[in-house]
Amino acid sequence: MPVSNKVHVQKDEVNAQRVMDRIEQLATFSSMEGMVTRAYLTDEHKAAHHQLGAWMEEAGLQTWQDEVGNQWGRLLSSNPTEGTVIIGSHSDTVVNAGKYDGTLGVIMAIEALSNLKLNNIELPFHVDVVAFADEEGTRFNTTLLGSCGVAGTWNPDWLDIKDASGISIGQAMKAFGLDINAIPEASRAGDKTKAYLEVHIEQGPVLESCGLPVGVVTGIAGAKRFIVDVSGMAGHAGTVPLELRNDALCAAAEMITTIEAYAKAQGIVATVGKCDIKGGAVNVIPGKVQFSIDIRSQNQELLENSCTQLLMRLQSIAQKRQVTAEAEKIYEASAVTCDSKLQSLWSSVTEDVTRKPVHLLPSGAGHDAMMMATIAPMSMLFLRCEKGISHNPLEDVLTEDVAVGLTCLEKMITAL
Ligand code: HGY
Ligand code: MN
Ligand code: MN
Repeated sequence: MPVSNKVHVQKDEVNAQRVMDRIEQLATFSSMEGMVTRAYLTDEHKAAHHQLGAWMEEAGLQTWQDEVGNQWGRLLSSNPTEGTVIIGSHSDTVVNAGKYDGTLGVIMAIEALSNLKLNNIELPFHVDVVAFADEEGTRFNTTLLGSCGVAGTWNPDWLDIKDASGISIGQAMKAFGLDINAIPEASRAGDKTKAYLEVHIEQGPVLESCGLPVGVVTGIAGAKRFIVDVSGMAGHAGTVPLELRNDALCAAAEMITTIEAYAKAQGIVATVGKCDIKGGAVNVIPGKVQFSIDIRSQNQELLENSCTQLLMRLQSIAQKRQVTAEAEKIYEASAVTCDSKLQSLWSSVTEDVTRKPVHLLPSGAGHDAMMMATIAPMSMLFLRCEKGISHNPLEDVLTEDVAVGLTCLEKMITAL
């Protein structure tokens, strides 16, 4: 499909530098000194969205916050016969995060729309940019709450989920100034959304190994998250012989290495990212341990079977060690395929801009795009990132890659 050259693409290097400067500015909105940590419904969330809203207004966009706390900007069309295109990513972060995961896609979208506005590009659809407020689930161990609000898949039971200090999502929303009864109004499920585009760092080493600045995403891995509570018997570290113990931590340790070995054998990924000893002390045999499991695969059937198998193996370890293990599923999102027409359009755009053959690749990381795929044709463009490092303050991108990404995004919007 010929790629439109309607857009006179401004010198995107200048714009890319402004994106990088704004990334630095947004990174200062953090709850932790000296690192980037920005969670849902916090002061940092509010401050960051206030700043994003100001940049959206500077770009000439109409702005608003929706009923679950996402920040929106709209490039108005005078004749939106083809509905709306939504471009987004998330503004929240993991703990001690890099600066680019999520925020890069939001700030690049604002920059691209600013360019289109500056060049008086008239489109047959509105273009909305959205900063999703909770993709990582850092505060409430959930994920995709912002995009679930937009996709109309918000579950009212989530309002009772509590953070580490016992504050529920419902209480936090009220404190943030949101009306929990209005949450359904955030949904765009019934609207005419022509396409959802997301630009995101790859968070892996593939594009760097190919020497490419950008790549087109084919699909996003399915994921499930569990919290496992292991209960044994607390006891005196000096008096209970090992063969008489019901040590919850040793049981959890055997479970965790079993998870690792099983995932390796199945060619999937599984991670235990959190592990807490409840009431732990140097001279006490651990009685209660809680750990998390994050398990993913591009192959949904393999993911389902692996979860079933693993939960059975945890139970047999618990039985053998005479402890109990209760696994609660706290999140799941099925593997999704990116819209094929949008993939081929991104491919022709990137080949046109880079003068190199397109590289198609799957995403092992989850994204808001998984949820947006339920209400619109979805696609993603990946940007190369330094050594594939992410969820780590060492996360980094090249300004020239941001320039390439901006040019691709502007061309993609006008080619839709
Ligand atoms: O966990 C993920 O894949 C994403 O970074 N939330
Ligand atoms: Mn992330
Ligand atoms: Mn992300």
